[in-house]
Amino acid sequence: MTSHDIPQTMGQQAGRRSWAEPWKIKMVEPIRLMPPEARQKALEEAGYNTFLLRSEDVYIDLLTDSGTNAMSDRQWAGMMLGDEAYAGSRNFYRLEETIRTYYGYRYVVPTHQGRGAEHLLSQATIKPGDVIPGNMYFTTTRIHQELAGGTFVDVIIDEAHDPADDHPFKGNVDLAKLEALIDRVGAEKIPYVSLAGTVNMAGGQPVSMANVRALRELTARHGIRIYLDATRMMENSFFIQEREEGYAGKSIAEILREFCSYTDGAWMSGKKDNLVNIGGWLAVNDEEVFERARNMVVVYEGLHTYGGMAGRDMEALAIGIEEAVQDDYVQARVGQVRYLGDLLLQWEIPIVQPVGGHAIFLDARRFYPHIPQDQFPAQMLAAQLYLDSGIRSMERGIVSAGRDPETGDHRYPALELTRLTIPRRVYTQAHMDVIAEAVKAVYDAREETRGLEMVYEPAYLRFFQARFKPLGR
Ligand code: P71
Repeated sequence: MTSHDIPQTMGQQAGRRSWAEPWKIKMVEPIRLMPPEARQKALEEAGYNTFLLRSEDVYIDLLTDSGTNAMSDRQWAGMMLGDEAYAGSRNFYRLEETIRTYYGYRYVVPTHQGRGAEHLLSQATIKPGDVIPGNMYFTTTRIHQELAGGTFVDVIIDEAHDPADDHPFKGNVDLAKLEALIDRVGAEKIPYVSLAGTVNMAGGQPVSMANVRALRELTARHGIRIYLDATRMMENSFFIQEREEGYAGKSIAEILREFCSYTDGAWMSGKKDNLVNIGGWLAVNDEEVFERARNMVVVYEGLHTYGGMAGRDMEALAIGIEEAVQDDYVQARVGQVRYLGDLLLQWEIPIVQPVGGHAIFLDARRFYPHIPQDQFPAQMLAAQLYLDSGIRSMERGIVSAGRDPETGDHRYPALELTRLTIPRRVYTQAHMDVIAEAVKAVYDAREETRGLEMVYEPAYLRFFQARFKPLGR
C-alpha cells in the first residue's frame, strides 16, 4: 500500500473528531453483570486471581488482548476455505506469502501461538551461558530464553521504568547499556538482541525508527543479530507515524516493512495484532536458523506447513494481517485505548503515560501507596475492580515478575501495574465509559483497601495459578 491509498478518517475529512471505527457490528454476544454477592464468592473461589475466574462470571473482560479479538466477515468467510490437508495446505502458502509481503522476511515457520515460536527461536539460537539483551522482559519470552540456557539482560532506556515519564518512545533500547554489556561479556556470548515492538510490560510503549536503525548499526559492527517480537508491531508503527519526524505521510504498511528491514527475523503471537483467536509464526532471513526451527517444529508443534494451526486458522491469520495494516483500523484501535486513558486522566487517576497501544496500565504504587509491594497492590487492585463491577484485568507487577532463579527471592520490578487490556474490535465507547467509572469508584475507596498474602505459588509463571487471601485490617 502506498501513502496515496491511506483511507481518510472522519476527523481528517471534516475536522470534527479524531476517529471512528471503520466497521459496523454484524453479530453480538450477550454479556451480564452478576450481583455483588456472587462476584465476592467467585473472587474467593478464584483465590483473588483474575486468571482463575470463569469467563461467564465476568462482565467486561480486559484480562488480555490476546486471542480475544473479533474477526471480520472476510475472516469468517476465509474459515470456510480451510484446506485441511496434513501436508502442504494451500492456506499455509497464502500465509507465507502474506508474511513475506508485509513483514519482508524470507522464511516462515508456523506455530500454534507466540510462545511456540519463542521456543523454536530460543532453542535454535541460544547456547548455555549466552546472554540475551532486550528492551524489557516479557514473561514467556524470558522463560524460553532461560530454558535454552540463556540469561536475559534488560537494556531498555531508564525512562521506561518511570510510569510518569512522557518520553514518546519509551520502548527504545539504551545503546550505551547494550554497548557496555557487549564489552563486558563479549559479542560471541550474545546470540541476538531481543527487541519488542511496543513493549508490553512497559505499558505498550513504542520503539522509534531511529532507535532500531541505530541498533542495527551497532549490532552489525559486532556481528550480533536482532530478532523482533512483532506481536504488536502495527501499534508501534502507528506511534512512529504519529510521533516521528518524516513518517506522517507514510502508511502503517510502509513503516512496518521498513522497521522489519533493520531486523533479522521476528516471532509473532497472531492472537494480538494479526486479529485472530489462535495462531503464531516465526519468520527469519537466515537459512540455518530456519532449517533448525523447521526441523524442531515437527517435534513440538506439528508439520512445518501447519505448526499447530488448522488450515482455516492460517487463512484467517493471512486475512487478519491484511486488515491489521490498514491505517484507519490502527488509528481507531489506538484511539479507543486513548479515549479510556483520557477519561481516567481527567479524574487524576494514576496511569502509565503516555498511553500505549493495547491497554491502560493503572499505577498501583501511586494508587495504593500504603500497600507494600510484597503485599501485591496490583493484584489487589485487579481484585477490587472485579468486585466493584465485574471487570476483569491483569496484574503486571511483582507476581508477574516471579522469583530470581539464583536467590529464590521475589523480583521487585519498578513497575507495579494493573493492566486494562482492550480486545480489538470488541467493545464500544460506552463500555469504555463504564470501565472508567468503575476505576474511579475503586480509586475513591482506595484508603480502606488492604493488601494480600500469597497462599499458593506454582513453580513456573506463577501469576497464572497463584492463590491469595486478603490481609486483615
Ligand atoms: C498478553 C499475552 C498473553 C499472556 C502471556 C503470558 C501471561 C499472560 C498473558 C503474550 C505475548 C506478548 C508478547 C509481547 C509474546 C507473547 C506470547 N501476551 N510476546 O499480553 O505480549 O504469545 O500468548 O501467543 O504465546 O496478555 P502467546
